[in-house]
Amino acid sequence: MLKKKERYVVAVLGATGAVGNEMIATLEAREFPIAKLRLFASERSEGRTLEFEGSEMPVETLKEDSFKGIDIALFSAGAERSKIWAPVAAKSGCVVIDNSSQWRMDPEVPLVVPEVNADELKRHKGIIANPNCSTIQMVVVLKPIHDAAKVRRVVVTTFQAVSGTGKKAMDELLQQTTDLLNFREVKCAVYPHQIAFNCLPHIDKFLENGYTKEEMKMVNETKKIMGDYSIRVTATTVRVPVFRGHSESVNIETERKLTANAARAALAGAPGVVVYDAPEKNIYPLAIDCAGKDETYVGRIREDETIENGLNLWVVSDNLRKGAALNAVQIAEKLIETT
Ligand code: 25A
Ligand code: L14
Repeated sequence: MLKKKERYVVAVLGATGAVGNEMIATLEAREFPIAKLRLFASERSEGRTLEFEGSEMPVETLKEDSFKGIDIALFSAGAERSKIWAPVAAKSGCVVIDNSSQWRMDPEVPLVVPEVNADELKRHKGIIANPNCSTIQMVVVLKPIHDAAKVRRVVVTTFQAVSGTGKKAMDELLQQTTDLLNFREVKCAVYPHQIAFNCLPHIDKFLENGYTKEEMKMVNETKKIMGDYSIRVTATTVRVPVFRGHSESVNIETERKLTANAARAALAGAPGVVVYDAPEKNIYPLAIDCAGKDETYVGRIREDETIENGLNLWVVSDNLRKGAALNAVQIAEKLIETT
């Protein structure tokens, strides 16, 4: 278990990936009290260095005893690696904050968004799960509405950036766009169809019930984070040709009536949320504006006129920040604050 220290030895696993890079930048920007930073990736990256606080840090490969002396490890190297290495790390006394989907629904593992359920951190046994990016930005906004009027049902459609899939997907969008503009043939490797100038109603793999795994993550993780299994959630997750920033159309049915103005007031006072909603001036959240920002932006706040107690919202956040790296670092901050 974590001991109180002045400064901590911190590791980033998957350091060369899109999320790993953002984790390093976030630790530096937020001045996390680091005694030493250790960076890990696969053999492919051995010999590479990455910059942290002005010095070049070597990228190492993992070995059985790699976690010795490490206090906190941020994992973002995919579910397979987390499955193998998180228990190894936890056993050697290191606290793992895991970005993959591997441990999220394990009842022993807290699934944490600090603005929503920081209390859950108390019961960790060495592994803490960081939720799915689309879910994080949605629950940050659902929480104040739930507190004010009790959320009963959510219908969400997402418009997700390619950076969630990693660097190779960002390269594919760029390559396809330039190829198309130069009348060249398009190649698809990361996604099953062309993503440039297109929308794919397909994120992560298809499950037996016809939904994608990404859609079911939103359903199941929302209930666990909100601590209320009576909330019904249904999702359609869509990949769009955007590099950074997920957008979501969220329809919410509540138990008690919440007017659009009351919802706006509840959201305006919520941690991590910015109300950005002045349609008469063409002001609403946009992925290109939210990229590189920490907050979750909400606009287009309207009452759903087809039901008694309903709201429609447009929610945007940077999927690599609040959706991944920032939330993980905020968990680490809470952890050392309460240790
Ligand atoms: O399984 P999941 O949970 O569904 O996650 C799948 C993927 O989603 C991303 C992440 O991709 C992950 O691999 N991801 C994870 N959590 C996320 C979240 N919360 C998330 N995305 C959004 N939100 P990624 O590309 O961002 O990061 C991959 C990182 O993992 C490192 N890695 C891989 N195997 C490892 C390992 N680290 C330690 N031990 C291992 N055994 C990986 O390092 C990367 O940092 P790397 O050295 O393999 O990659 C270095 C560069 O090479 C490129 N690359 C990747 N795969 C290939 C490749 N090049 C050629 N061939 C390949 N097959 C990468 O682009 C990277 O820049
Ligand atoms: O965190 O956008 O479960 O392709 C894995 C797939 C994050 C998004 C997760 C994508 C996701 C990712």
